[in-house]
Amino acid sequence: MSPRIPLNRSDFPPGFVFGTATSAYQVEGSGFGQAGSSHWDSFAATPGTVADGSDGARACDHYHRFAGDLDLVAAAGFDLYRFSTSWARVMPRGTGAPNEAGLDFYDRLVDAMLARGLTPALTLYHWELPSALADRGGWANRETAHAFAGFAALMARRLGDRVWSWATINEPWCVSWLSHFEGHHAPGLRDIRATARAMHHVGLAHGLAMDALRAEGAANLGVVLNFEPALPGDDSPASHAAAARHDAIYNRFFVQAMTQGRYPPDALEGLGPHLPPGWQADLATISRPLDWLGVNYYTLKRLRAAPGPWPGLCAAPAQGATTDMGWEIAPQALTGLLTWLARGYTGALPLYVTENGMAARDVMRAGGVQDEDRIAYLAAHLQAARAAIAAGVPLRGYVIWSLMDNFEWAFGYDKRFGLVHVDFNSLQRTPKASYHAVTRMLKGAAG
Ligand code: IFM
Repeated sequence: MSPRIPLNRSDFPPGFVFGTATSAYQVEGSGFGQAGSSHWDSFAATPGTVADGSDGARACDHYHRFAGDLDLVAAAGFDLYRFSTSWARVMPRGTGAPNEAGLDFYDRLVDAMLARGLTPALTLYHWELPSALADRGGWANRETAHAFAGFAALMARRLGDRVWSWATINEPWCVSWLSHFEGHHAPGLRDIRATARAMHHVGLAHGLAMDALRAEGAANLGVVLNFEPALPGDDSPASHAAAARHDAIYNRFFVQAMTQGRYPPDALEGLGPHLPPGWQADLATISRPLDWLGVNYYTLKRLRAAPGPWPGLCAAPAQGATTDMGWEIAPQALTGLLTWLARGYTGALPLYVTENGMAARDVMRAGGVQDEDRIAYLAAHLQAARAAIAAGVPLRGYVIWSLMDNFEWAFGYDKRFGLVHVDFNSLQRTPKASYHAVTRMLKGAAG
């Protein structure tokens, strides 16, 4: 008998929702359904960008297999399915005429969720920027923010009658810093000026999309931010200062702009000179009122100072157990993060953990995967979420990343985050022990 998660629904407040998540490029198969090309297609087609040389053209073929995948979500007892809509699929050129096949796909997908009693939680942008917009500078170009609002309006007109919650953008830090400063994701740039502009324009796109969604009558609007609590790698003043700079860039930049209409001064030290002229005037749009905030949490980061230009920092070694991504396992930091957010930024605003989970070196044996490490990880983080609730945080739900193994961006198909194993040759789905443990938790007797 595999290990259990020693919790059930009665350990959480009434109405607390449980879900699992995927994103379009990671599961659908961008090669299907006349989708337009995106900067992830061209990034992945560039040698040396994706560890195993793979791309998302077929991915999990969720495009054709979504019914079976949603059966798995429903059979586990989840309330909610968090998914994203590919901008390139529905608007192949980023603006202008939509691809009807793409819109039909999302119609069918949402209807299939509702038919199974699943609540659709939609994220508009989870990283596949249409190539036509990338050609014009992508997120470094202000026009992209306005084009995004057009995409948001289109989706609200089409799905607004059935979608429960709307997130504008998934993980703005990844869209901007990871992709334009570290060069790790599409478009693979390493340029502080492009980074600063992308950070600002992603926030602006969020605010403009909030307006567009509201104008179309869509309700329950939010954004999904990722956080990585920053600790000094040692006790030196230089490491403390490096951790504070990382905290400003990663943890405070977007949440402060979106909830308080200002950027942290210690982030502006390095980014300010590169922001577009008149950026201050956009902060009123960037800080449009949210109905909820999504929190993606996986790990914390230890930092130390590094020579060279701002921000002059690098990662210090993890302490203790890590996941297959090399990420330190630190459930207690989730409690601290949620209380820090509620006390400093979001107050009574409902919070959701919109992603949490781990990559593990899963091995298929005798037709199953005994991923006990993932079960322990989920149990510990669910306990950490409970501790935050007990401390007064208005946490309303918890979503596991991911339903199934999928295209893990620059790591290709080698890093497995799923509750469900995917054989990337046959595309066969096999629920892992963690899927069964979560099912027992969600369907278990109260008390
Ligand atoms: O797979 C990603 C997802 O697309 C965004 N959040 C983090 C996950 C794990 O790296």
